[in-house]
Amino acid sequence: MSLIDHIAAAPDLAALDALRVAALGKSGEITAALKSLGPMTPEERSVEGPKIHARREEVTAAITARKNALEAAILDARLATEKLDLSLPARETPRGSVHPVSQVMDELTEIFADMGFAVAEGPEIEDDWHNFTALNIPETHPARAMHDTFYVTPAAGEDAAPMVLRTHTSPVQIRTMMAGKPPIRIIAPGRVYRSDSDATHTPMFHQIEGLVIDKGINMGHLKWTLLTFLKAFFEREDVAIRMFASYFPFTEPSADVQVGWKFENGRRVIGGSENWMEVLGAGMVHPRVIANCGLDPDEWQGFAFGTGVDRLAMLKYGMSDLRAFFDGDLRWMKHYGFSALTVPTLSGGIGA
Ligand code: 2NM
Repeated sequence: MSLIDHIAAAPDLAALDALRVAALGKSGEITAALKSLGPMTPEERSVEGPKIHARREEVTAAITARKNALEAAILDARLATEKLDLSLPARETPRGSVHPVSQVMDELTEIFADMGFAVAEGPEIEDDWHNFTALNIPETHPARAMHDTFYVTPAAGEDAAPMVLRTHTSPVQIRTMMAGKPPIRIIAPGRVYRSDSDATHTPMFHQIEGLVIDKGINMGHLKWTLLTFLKAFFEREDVAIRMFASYFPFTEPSADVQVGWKFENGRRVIGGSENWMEVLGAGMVHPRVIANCGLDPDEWQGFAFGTGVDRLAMLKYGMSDLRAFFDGDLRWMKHYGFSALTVPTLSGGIGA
């Protein structure tokens, strides 16, 4: 068998390396042939030199080819043993669960996405202008008083205006109106902060607000949007709402939105029109707010609404104390948490 045949038949990388050393190593056959060129006459060398070099090229190429083939075979064998069957069920049930606030946020996102709303986000540490001034909340408004708003004071010696922890998600709507041209259809879910704490108030809670800006928008569009959303969220067709005149600095007219509820098998459930409770605030965006964002209020109108995510979760899933939401008690999470493996979808049942 020739050297080339031996190389092509080398059973493994070690055998191949031994052949390489025997041919090309320090005392290898080809190295010796190359050394023999030294004492030759120039004429002999010009005949023998190319032959030896060609031989060396041939052997090197054969070794490389065999090495590649052996390595490919090793990789194939490894891939075969390390194959991962992604269709296998998990061997252990995941121990974590999805917090009701996260679940409800996902449900709301799904419902509003289906109605053509995009999700918008913004900073939780805001400046006074985005949180208050742009929203037509004057300096003297009670919402600005120290007891309600958390202020973030600049470091000593730093020449900066104090910032606030956003008291609502409305600054996200302001940023969205400033950033792009209408039509706008967004929801802004997220954390908000107010200095308030009892059984129904926590200093951090979750809000979702919605904003539509377009031409010819009216309160009818608002009422349809809210009713459609509440029916999808509470998964009942018999949801009824009624609207009362109210006041917010950033909307005109403004409305409080109440939803009907009743006792069903001894439990309070949403539906019907026997009793009423307030669930949302809403209204037509004040022309001054639209102008503050650089839009012409004669050209663009819109509605906005806002509600508490935590309270929606309590109403739908039957919790009574808001503070338990943020205690991090694993027994509470086990009881009220949701599977991490199911995602809310309209087709699959939004709260399934
Ligand atoms: C509410 C109630 C009514 C509201 C208004 C705006 C904006 F930025 F467009 F002016 N955002 N959110 C709004 C209106 C919020 O929450 C109870």
